[in-house]
Amino acid sequence: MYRYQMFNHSALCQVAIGRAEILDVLAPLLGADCHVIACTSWRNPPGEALTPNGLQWHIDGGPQVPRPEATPWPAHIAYPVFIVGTHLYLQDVALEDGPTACIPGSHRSGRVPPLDKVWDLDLAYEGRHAAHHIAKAGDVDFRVSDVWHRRWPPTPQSAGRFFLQTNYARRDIAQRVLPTDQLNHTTAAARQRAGSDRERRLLGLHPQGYFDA
Ligand SMILES: O=C(O)CCC(=O)C(=O)O
Ligand SMILES: [Fe+2]
Repeated sequence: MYRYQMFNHSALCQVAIGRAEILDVLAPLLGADCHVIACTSWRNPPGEALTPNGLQWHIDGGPQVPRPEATPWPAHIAYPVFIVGTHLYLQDVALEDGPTACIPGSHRSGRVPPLDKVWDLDLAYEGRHAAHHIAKAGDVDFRVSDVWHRRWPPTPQSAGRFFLQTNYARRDIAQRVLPTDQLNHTTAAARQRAGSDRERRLLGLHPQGYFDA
């Protein structure tokens, strides 16, 4: 379902992810020097057989500012944003197709979604329920990495989904376009000296994670 490093495969994708309509939204949140950390095309097949429940509620990264439950964020401080994922839709997405759904405001919780409710379609945060990203081909949606989100369950009538997912991040956040065994900062000698998993991770040789190709 996934094809990684799309800007390397496609000049058109490279142009699309740099469109001013997208970057103008991102710059105030992530800085004018923000960069793409992952660029992956998704093709969900029609129907619901493969993922009848969609995906569970989760966050992609963070919470970057973790907090105990019921610790409100001070209203006078802008909420820091580190990573924003976009979907550029190549085909329409209706409710029956199993759209992306987000719980508005949940990124401000400083929490992961409650573990006993990860499949609960009624999940709410501060009284707000799922917002479904119903889209037309050509639309782009945005979500911060720490918002509670999921794929809504597709129906048997689902036409599938086809979109380009690009994750943009502050310059401080490492790119993960290529896996670390293909692109890293180590010499062969340094890798040789790194005997344990911890020593390899310390040099940046991480196992594949969510954003990583
Ligand atoms: O499939 C979706 O709509 C959600 C995708 C998602 O949560 C992700 O890529 O992290
Ligand atoms: Fe996600």
